[in-house]
Amino acid sequence: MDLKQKEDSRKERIQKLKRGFAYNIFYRQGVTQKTASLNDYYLAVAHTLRDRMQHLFVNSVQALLEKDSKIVCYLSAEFLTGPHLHNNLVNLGLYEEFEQATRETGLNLKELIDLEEEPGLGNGGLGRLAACYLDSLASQQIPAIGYGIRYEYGMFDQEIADGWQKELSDCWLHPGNPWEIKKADMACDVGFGGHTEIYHGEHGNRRTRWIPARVITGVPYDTPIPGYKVNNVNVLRLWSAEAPTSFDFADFNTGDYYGAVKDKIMAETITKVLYPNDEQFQGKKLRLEQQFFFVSCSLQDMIRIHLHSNESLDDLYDDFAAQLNDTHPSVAVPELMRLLMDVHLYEWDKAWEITKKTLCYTNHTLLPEAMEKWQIELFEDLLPRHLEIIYEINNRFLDEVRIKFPGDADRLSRMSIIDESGPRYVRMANLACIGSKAINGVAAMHTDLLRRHTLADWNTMYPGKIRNVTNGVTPRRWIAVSNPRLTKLICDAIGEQWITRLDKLRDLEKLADDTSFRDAWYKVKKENKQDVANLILKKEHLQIDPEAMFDVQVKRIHEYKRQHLNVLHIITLYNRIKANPAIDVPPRLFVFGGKAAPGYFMAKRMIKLITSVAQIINNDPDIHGRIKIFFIPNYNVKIGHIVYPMTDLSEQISQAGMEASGTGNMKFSMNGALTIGTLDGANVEIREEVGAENFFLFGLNVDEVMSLQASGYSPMDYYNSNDELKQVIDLIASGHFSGGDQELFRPLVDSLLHEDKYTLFADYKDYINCQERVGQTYQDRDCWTRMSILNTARMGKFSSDRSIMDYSRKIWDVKAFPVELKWERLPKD
Ligand code: Z2T
Repeated sequence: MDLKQKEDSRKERIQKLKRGFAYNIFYRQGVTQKTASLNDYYLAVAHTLRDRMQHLFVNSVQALLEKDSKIVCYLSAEFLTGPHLHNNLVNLGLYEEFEQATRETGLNLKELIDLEEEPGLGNGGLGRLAACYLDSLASQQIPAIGYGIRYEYGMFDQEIADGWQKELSDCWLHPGNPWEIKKADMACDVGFGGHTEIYHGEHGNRRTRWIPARVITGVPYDTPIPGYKVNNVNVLRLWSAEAPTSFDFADFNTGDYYGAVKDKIMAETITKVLYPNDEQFQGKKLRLEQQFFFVSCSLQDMIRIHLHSNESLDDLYDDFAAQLNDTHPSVAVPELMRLLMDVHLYEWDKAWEITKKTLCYTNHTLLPEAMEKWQIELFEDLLPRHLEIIYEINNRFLDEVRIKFPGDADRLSRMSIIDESGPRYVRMANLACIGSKAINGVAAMHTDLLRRHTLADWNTMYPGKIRNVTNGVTPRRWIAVSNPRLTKLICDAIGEQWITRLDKLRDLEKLADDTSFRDAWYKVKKENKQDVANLILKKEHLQIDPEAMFDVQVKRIHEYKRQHLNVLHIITLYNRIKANPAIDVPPRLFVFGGKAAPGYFMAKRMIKLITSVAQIINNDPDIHGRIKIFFIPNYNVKIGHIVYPMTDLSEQISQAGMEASGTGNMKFSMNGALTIGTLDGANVEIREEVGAENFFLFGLNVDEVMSLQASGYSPMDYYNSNDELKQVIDLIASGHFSGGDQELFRPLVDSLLHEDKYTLFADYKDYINCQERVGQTYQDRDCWTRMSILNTARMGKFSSDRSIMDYSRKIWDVKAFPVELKWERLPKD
């Protein structure tokens, strides 16, 4: 094709897009171009794009059914995908053409992109990780299905009212979801409650059947996940609960119409709303129902797909690797056993072999309060057959332990699936460890702690079973989509290979000393900051200097993440300026964002503390605007798109040993922010990669934290021996930030003074000193910019493409499977 032909076919494609918009406005939205709302236009454009990828999707599915390559099934109670339109345009290489076609239609593509309501079907890191992995699986052409729950209401929307968090329901489906397709013919039935029966099957075998008390239908909704500039399109399959279609007959016949309706509503509550607790286990029955519901649907679906091209389930594990995203889907162990034995009539040993070779388990936390353990009574009431199977798994397993470690009663009670130390519980982590072929942690340090502490018994029992796969994030969404200025600068300098081969960013290293490149780099950051400063001025009437250092901490609000340590630093600066108005404090904007679990008392107070300190400091004329504090309401994926590109300093200040990995830390650093952080989670590896000289390290390491706590940590000693710390705490306690109210922050102050579980006081001094070095470095613009370039250049390891490669080799044993286009677009347009 010569240039002219190329130009002609491009023109033709743009015309087709415009016709697509017009078609969808009229036939799908049922309005005219004149009466169409902006949302009508968003839906029309989104549908036009979805139609453009449909033939890729059909080809991908067809290719899978024909050849039997292994499929990765990622089972997760959460998928925090974020908005799809912009990402899909970038992955399909259609952004420019859509930009032009919308412009020529009199629309603004950016405005439409901003209109999309994000599917907030996750709490934070764990759900967002699942979404990054879906992007990388598709981009690396690995066949995969994401299985999860189609919550009607996702993560709550956060408002700040009078400085407090207020929760509002997230109505993400109300404007209409153009990305999903309901697959009514693939519905699965799921039982709950009831009892089990023994019967004699073929050959007089004793068999068990489960007679559930009620049945609920799971209906899948499919969202296509296109890879970056490849033909492969994977699928995110989310299950929605409905009453079985025949549910009402009995009730109708007896005339109990309202009774029937009540049953229907009961059925639908299962997928009504996401539980908004990130790392706090709540033993609620509805939550276990959600978990079992989506796991059973997903396993039934896998079995159906397998039997499509296989006679038996004997080699299910050759066709599927099912990854359990934490223990939330770990009821998959007894459910797969039940399906194999009770439904497909396998004997125990073969069923157990298939189960163990199919399932793999990822652990995401060391926090004891996050560990899932269900009261036996609750479990038995809901899943009587599964409890029987669990008892049998446990008996056989404990025999194995007895043989390997004779006479070790403590070990038996620690490793048993059943916690019998008091009221009895089913421990889901133990179940997942026993029932899977591999266990993995999410960063080197986390995996090391799993091996040495949390899962030490398992490591002794099955050496080599616990593996490490360090988390990663997708450079498509977290650079190419969210930071177009930086993307252009990097592409102009080193080409665009880095988008799928992130280690290629190393080519930027040589430009770190090039003054014109440094200026361009600085300019990108400055423009990103200016955009946000304009936004904050417009929305919050807060004046911000784009030259100020943007110092940012966005993540769930949690004591272990220590947002209040950040606050102690801010108040320290405030006190220093008040005591000595001439002091040289480089201007900083402190940004916080994050949601608190609605029932987490301390976390909600931490939000109130941040907003109250902001109120006082932002309005104190003595400060002369040198420090400003801003709490961004409703931090989510969409706001993340704005936050990472604007940041100079990334706060990763959790107590060492508490953050399993962290993934925000990676997004910041990729976008050229420098990190101030502890040796925790993936910070350790980030520092290794970018170089210690390009990372602001402070605080105790995990061994020091443990020995300090073992020797009896006394926060009061730090308070008494550090004047600045004492002043800060006393100022909060005095009511200075709470209009004289000395009660408001007492719970926070008291918990720090008398317990300080996360050792803020022990790290305070080092943190303050480190922040002072940060401030000095920032004043040397050249030096800072150079460090910033080197951070981005050395982040290759933290692409989720690398993580997926690790999983593929270390755990799943899957290979890329490029899709060739055989099925043409229909109708030919
Ligand atoms: C979560 O986001 C994480 C762990 C959980 O443990 C639960 C949730 Cl909702 C049950 C986070 C970790 O805190 C974070 O360190 C990690 O980077 C992320 O999972 C992904 O692995």
